[in-house]
Amino acid sequence: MKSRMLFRSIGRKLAPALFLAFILISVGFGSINAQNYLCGDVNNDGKININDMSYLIKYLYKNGSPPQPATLAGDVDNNGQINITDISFLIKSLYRGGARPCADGMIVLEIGQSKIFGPAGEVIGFDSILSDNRCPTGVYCFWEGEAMTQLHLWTSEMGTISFTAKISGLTGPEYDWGHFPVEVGNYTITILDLNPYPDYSHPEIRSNRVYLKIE
Ligand SMILES: [Ca+2]
Ligand SMILES: [Ca+2]
Repeated sequence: MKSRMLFRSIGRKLAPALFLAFILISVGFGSINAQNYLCGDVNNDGKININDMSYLIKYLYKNGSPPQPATLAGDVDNNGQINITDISFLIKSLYRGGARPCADGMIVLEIGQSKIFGPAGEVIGFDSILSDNRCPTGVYCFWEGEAMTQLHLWTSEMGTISFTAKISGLTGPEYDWGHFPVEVGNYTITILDLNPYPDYSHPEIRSNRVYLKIE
């Protein structure tokens, strides 16, 4: 009994150290991968184009080879999984001015999700979409519209701060004005994208995924 208690006591003391080691190892591997592949260039030819899209579709649905040189090169929306959302992200990135694959420092959240992002355990959370009147695909609009989201930031000094952030219906490299960075505490938070984008033919599909940049 005593030895079991002793192990438990040692386990409790070691757990934070082991957890920290796991985080360091994970971060270490992540950075090695990030240097070794170009996110989105899944056929590994140095360019990101329509061939990568076909490659990814083949990999997902026709037993094609995995993205090269690392499978994670196909996780273009940076959410840790490779699936149909990466294909739509790539299409938007290539043809509709969407964020580029694995945009630097991008954090992906679905409604109700929160993630630790900072060295001191800072947390960012996506609570809801307050409004979304972005001009749907398949419709001509006089105004591109915008979407408003409710987010929160938690830090040990400031506690939880709720804030709103919006994005225009026109975004991408040539539409920098379509993003509206928000100052929250010591951070500048920008919505890079909000998907799926409204589509006139599919009104039942609602946006539920936000792509954030935190600086
Ligand atoms: Ca390529
Ligand atoms: Ca993904």
